[in-house]
Amino acid sequence: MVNMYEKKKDNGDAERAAAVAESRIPTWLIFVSSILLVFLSSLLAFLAVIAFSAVHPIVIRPPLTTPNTTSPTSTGASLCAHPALRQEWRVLSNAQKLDYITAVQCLQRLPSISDNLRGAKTRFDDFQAIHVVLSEEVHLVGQFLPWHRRLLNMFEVALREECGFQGALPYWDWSRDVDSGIPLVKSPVFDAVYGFGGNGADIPNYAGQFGNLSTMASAGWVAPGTGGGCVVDGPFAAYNLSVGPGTNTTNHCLQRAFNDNIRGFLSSAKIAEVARQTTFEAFRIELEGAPVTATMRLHDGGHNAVGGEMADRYSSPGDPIFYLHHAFLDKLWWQWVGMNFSSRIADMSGRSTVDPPFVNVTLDFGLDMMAIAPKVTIREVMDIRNDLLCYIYE
Ligand SMILES: *[C@@H]1O[C@H](CO)[C@@H](O)[C@H](O)[C@H]1NC(C)=O
Ligand SMILES: *[C@@H]1O[C@H](CO)[C@@H](O)[C@H](O)[C@H]1NC(C)=O
Ligand SMILES: *[C@@H]1O[C@H](CO)[C@@H](O)[C@H](O)[C@H]1NC(C)=O
Ligand SMILES: *[C@@H]1O[C@H](CO)[C@@H](O)[C@H](O)[C@H]1NC(C)=O
Ligand SMILES: *[C@@H]1O[C@H](CO)[C@@H](O)[C@H](O)[C@H]1NC(C)=O
Ligand SMILES: *[C@@H]1O[C@H](CO)[C@@H](O)[C@H](O)[C@H]1NC(C)=O
Ligand SMILES: [Cu+2]
Repeated sequence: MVNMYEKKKDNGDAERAAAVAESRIPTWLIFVSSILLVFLSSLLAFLAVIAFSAVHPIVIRPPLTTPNTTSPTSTGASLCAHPALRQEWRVLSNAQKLDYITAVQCLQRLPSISDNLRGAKTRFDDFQAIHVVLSEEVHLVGQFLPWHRRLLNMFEVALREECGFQGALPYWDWSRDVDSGIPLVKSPVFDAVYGFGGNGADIPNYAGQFGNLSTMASAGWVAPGTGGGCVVDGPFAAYNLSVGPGTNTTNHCLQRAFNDNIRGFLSSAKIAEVARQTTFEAFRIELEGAPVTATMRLHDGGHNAVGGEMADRYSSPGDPIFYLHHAFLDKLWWQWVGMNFSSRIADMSGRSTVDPPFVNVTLDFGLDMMAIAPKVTIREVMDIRNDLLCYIYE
């Protein structure tokens, strides 16, 4: 990986060297060579642009495939002209993978705008912090999927507007790893160079972020995985978190504890079971998982399979893989809507809070993003192709 600070330092040295050289050369020569230099560097820049576009062809957006059964007004907004194409991590080119990782690392350098919410120091921490604060309000309830859709949307916008990222948020389809029989550690998303780094360092008898999972075996839980310590390789091994673990604000490393015993919950057959549900409420519960369901499902299965910070219901966005996991869940919801678009584009339900008194969540329910973004209604995030969200999935 290229270290941006080292690059800046090299430029500084070059400038200083040029300044020293300048003082011994006649002015007319500097003038003539400056003009020549400007000409040559423009030519070089032009050639670089040509070469870049040859190597990175502009992605042609496929036509929208959602059935033509609804008018855009059904969600109260028009469709955007150029939706971003969210793709699976392993279909990205190495250059695209590095672009994404570099942009996330950029957010990890930019200062927090949330007034140090929950210990947040950087823009990356901001998103983790609102998840900590609102965790009780956005899980195991009707707004679970819409709220996380909005969180990912704001993360994607920040990558673009604050870090110059030109791509779209990628997703991680773990069923591809599970179906092909490879262990988690071999998944392309955990590559040390073109991925998010691998497992945490091995802590003997690691019992999991929330105690010993195997003690819940009667409910279908499984034995803890391996690792449990700090991630030792990849682009995020050096970034210590300020938010978490849990609701604490302790300077700590990113931890993982890969658990291959959980892979059975993440197969394409399990996805098909969830997709069979006919109401949004049933779909959301079957996708989200325990403790409403007796055993793990896609959402908690993905979190617990990675383990460590990802297994922490409050501070899980501290692991950058969180965004790829949730983008895949978001894709599954959008695909489910597409299976009966005209009715499901407006299908919203579920309790608004875990404990009574609660109301039923409707399209008018507001999604709180605290300091990060203005409140929008669930209605405004139902169609991912609208002006507010403006993306599609491959
Ligand atoms: C899709 O909708 C448009 C506008 O309502 C209509 O003109 C067009 O014929 C429809 N296409 C199909 C394939 O139904
Ligand atoms: C977890 O629980 C199981 C079953 O009760 C037990 O055999 C095992 O030693 C426990 N592991 C740890 C690390 O506590
Ligand atoms: C977080 O802090 C609470 C007390 O405020 C403590 O009980 C808990 O063990 C801490 N959790 C972690 C993971 O450090
Ligand atoms: C990062 O956190 C770990 C504990 O998780 C600690 O041992 C290490 O010293 C911290 N590194 C920095 C640079 O603060
Ligand atoms: C689509 O949903 C409507 C309303 O729930 C239902 O009447 C219809 O049978 C569904 N169509 C399909 C193909 O499932
Ligand atoms: C929420 O919806 C359920 C099922 O449709 C219904 O039984 C319940 O009375 C509703 N609760 C409120 C507070 O409206
Ligand atoms: Cu969450």
